[in-house]
Amino acid sequence: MEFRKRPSISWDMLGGRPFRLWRYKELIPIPDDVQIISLGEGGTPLTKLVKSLDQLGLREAYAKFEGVNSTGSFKDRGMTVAMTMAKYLKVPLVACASTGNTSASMTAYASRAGIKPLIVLPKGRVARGKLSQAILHGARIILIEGGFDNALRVILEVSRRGIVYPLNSINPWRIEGQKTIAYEIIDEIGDPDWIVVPVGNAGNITAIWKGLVELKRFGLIDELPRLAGVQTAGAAPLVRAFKMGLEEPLPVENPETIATAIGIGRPVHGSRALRAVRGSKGIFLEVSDEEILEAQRILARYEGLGVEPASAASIAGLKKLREEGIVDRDEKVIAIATGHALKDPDTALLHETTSYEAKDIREALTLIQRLTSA
Ligand code: AN7
Repeated sequence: MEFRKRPSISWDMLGGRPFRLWRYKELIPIPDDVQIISLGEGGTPLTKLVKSLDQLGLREAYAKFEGVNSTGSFKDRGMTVAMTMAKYLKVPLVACASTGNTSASMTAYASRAGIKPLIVLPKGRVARGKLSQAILHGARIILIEGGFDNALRVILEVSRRGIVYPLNSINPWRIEGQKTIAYEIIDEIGDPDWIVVPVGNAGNITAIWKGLVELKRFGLIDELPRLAGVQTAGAAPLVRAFKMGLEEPLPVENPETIATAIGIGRPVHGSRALRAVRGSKGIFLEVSDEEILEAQRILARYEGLGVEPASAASIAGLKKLREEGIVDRDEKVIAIATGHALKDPDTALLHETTSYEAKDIREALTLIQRLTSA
């Protein structure tokens, strides 16, 4: 297949318009006769950073803004492929454990497919935007104590017993859809020097590496970019393993971070991710909650990009990689902005602002006059 040419598949499945991600259908190993379950995912903007470059110490950097996928996160890429296969396999019930985004995505796609969704969430640790999506799309929800890792154990057990079809990233179709981020980046700007990815369960970074390796094998790129996986100080099982030269993640009990999306102590794809990052001559690093909030503010106020805390981790990581001299000023860098700011309104509201109250029009006008006459 020629990479830039659209494959000849029928576009009549989403109101007659082409699917963005599904332009790569020939590179996704699913049967030809599937009915594609899509909400128009992929084809997200690769936004060139402009006003924040000085603060980041770079000349050329981009944010791949996955927040504009249909449910507001990168999870829709894997979900469209996995739900397409769930429908093809005629499963009656799909399920996942989630820090929020996977469940928001799965419930929407389940509705589209007409399959019943069941989700297990860590109680008190899912951002409100994500929880509201699952409620809106109509899921049976189990809130469990003990964090995401406990929720996933439940899903693995009910899957093993054949009660549900799992749509966590242990499902290989999720990875097949997810890898298309790499295709889009290479398609759009050729090969970058670095791709910086926030890491929780490590499905995304593993999938991106798979996509890159495939492109190299097809002869579509010469050099493989280096991968930087970013975790938070309170949930860094892969950073710890990477530093110690281990091949398995070093589990973290009770992970705590403002970036609840990546508050994961036992990443399922941990060993694959360690191999991927080492294979790319890359690095795992951690950032603090404060650094995440600062990066979120930089993206929002200098670039107009509203991202959730886990996504800001990639920019915080990038800033640190530059400060430590690991990334060079002249290197071309992509940061994956995995989810939209609206996912976590409570964290957005923590940012400093200036607001006043007026009880009527007159008072508002007087106030504005006073504020603007200085
Ligand atoms: C915004 O939704 O794990 O390393 O259950 O929501 O592939 O896990 C979310 C993860 C990064 C980390 N950014 O991706 C879930 C879930 C955002 C996320 C990640 C997540 P992985």
